[in-house]
Amino acid sequence: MERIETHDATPGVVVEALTRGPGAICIRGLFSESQIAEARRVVMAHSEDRAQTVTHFQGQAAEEQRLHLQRRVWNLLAKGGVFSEMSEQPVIVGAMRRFLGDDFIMGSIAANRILPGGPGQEPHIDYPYWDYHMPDTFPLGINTSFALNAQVTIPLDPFTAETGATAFVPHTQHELRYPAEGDRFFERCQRMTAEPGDAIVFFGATWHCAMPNRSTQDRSAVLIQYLPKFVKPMEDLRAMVGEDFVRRASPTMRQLLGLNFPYPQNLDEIAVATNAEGRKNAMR
Ligand SMILES: O=C(O)CCC(=O)C(=O)O
Repeated sequence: MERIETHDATPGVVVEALTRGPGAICIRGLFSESQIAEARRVVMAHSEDRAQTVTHFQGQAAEEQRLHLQRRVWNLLAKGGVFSEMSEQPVIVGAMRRFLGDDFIMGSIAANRILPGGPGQEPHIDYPYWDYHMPDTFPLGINTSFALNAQVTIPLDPFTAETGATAFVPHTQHELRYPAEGDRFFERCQRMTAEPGDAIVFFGATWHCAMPNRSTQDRSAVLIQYLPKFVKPMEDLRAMVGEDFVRRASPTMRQLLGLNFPYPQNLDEIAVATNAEGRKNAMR
């Protein structure tokens, strides 16, 4: 995976890596030590002795009774201001505007903590493609010529082969397919090795998965999912953050919460008759 400095991370460079390139790129040192320390403190506090939260792609670990060695912390926006800073980071926002459209939204911001000895995941692709192992449930002709997802992984601990850095198979995003047993994922994969504070940006149609943590230290990361404006978000962020958060939200945060795209609506109940859409005089 290519690693670039922040000042080289133009929208063009990032989008090229996600589309024609391998599907992933690492931007070095995008977040400060204090941001990472604060994010890590919150993630650890919320996953120390908490009952288990829902997780994904961990069927094998569930079978082996090892689910407790990986922990998810959902709804991070409501758990600390640093997560708003991360999701609104201007270099990321610039790249996402180009990749997913100016009105892109956030579908999820969560942490994935893998404890020492913790399990890896099933190789997969991300929401909304994550159940593409049932391709007949998707529109005829769907492909990756335009993106319905982008992911940003922000390591809070060193991402090494030993700690369980995410594995991915470069260039698999070009053809939309859910990886199968016969695809030899684990023989072909590379690792998203990175330092705390780096940001790994990838197209979620690229085959990937968390890997087992074979070290003696924790491996946590913040995972942000971005989507085009018309894809239903995975976490109900708008409802989860509450009214106070929305009142104080910046214009970018309002967009990330989907507030610039006001559908679905009960059009039958709208009291004032206006022209809501169209080139001319649209009054949403
Ligand atoms: O934590 C990781 O390394 C990757 C997590 C992931 O791919 C997922 O949960 O969809």
